[in-house]
Amino acid sequence: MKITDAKVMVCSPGRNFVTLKVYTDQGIYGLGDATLNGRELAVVSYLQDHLIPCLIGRDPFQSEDIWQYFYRGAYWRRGPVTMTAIAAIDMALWDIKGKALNTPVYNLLGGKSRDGVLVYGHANGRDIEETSEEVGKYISLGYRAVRAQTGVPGLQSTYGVAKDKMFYEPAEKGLPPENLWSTGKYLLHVPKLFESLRLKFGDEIHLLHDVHHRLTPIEAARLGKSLEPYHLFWLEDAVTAELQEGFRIVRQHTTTPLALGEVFNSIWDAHILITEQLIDYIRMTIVHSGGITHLKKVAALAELYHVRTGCHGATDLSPVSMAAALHFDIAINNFGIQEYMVHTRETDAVFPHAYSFKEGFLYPGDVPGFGVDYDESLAAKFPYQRAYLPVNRKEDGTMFNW
Ligand code: KDG
Ligand code: MG
Repeated sequence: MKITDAKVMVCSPGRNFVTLKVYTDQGIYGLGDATLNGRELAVVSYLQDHLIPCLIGRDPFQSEDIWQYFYRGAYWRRGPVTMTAIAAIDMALWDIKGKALNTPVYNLLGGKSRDGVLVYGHANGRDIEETSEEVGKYISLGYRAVRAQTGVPGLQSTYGVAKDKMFYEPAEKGLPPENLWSTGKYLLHVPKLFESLRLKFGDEIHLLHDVHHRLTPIEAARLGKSLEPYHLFWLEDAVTAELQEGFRIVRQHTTTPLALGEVFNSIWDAHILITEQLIDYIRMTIVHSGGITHLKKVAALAELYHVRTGCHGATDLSPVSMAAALHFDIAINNFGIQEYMVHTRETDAVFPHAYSFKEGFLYPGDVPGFGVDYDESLAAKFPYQRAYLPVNRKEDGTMFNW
């Protein structure tokens, strides 16, 4: 089998998505997600101008060699743009292989290790009461795990608190919006949220929380310690992890499980975190971390160190990414949990897919490949619109992490 062509398509059914379609001489095509929120067109150019010309004529079954060709062959390795572009190609190749062999991709990854994939949804509100109502809604929809975020008194906007609850979308058209941040106010408020949620919903429901990279290690240690009585499933992205060693400080002070890595793009962002057992869940995902070929190696290393997976699954990851993640999640042994934010109706219409939700679990479906398609004529009705994630400043105006 030979790759004959590949094209990159950009659409915006409510938000921007970049999709790669790889064609073969046997009439089979594969899809890959290449969406990098707020930097979409950089990946489009990387694929169109630099990778696709080297892809034509290759055998799509040689996904390992093609991955190495684009990774080692670039000289300039790693980085989110490079690794997202490589991931899109890698996904498309696994999709082609599944279709050509007439089997779901999970069968090429070792087969099913479980029946369904445990997922968590996103509850958020302007205050504790509203967040608590939202958690209740997720529980009544059948979710067994819920991430809870709440507005902080004295701050106008807080990460994770959405205008449209079910379809949380932080990227906005126009120039980046500016948010305001106070670590002191946040640290005082969050334990009250989880105290109230445990009182109302009991001990069984899994609760998660995302700090979104806003604390120093010792502040994260304080938060983790103060949340221990509420036994979170995980505390996510407590500190930016450019300095992986910083997590030694967090780890020695708290037993709250730690999750990290949605912005990582290669194993070299996480090797110390994993091999020193400084985290419990690795959040790297297919689309931003070099595809299935790289992520299965990350998961294999993590398995040796008692680290489980918890793939990123926000709305800026297209249904192609979600499907790829589900095939991966269901196959590996050290799966932990999968993030699941529902896409809008328009997005689901552009990307018809075989995966489905039932009673707190997602099921990838039994269709050959990933079981996702792309409706090109519908997608053409939603042209690209430049959009940015917010930026964040401290109360005195200092630029901070969003
Ligand atoms: O593009 C950025 C979003 O995917 C991110 O802000 C969402 O932190 C996030 C999460 O945990 O889903
Ligand atoms: Mg996050």
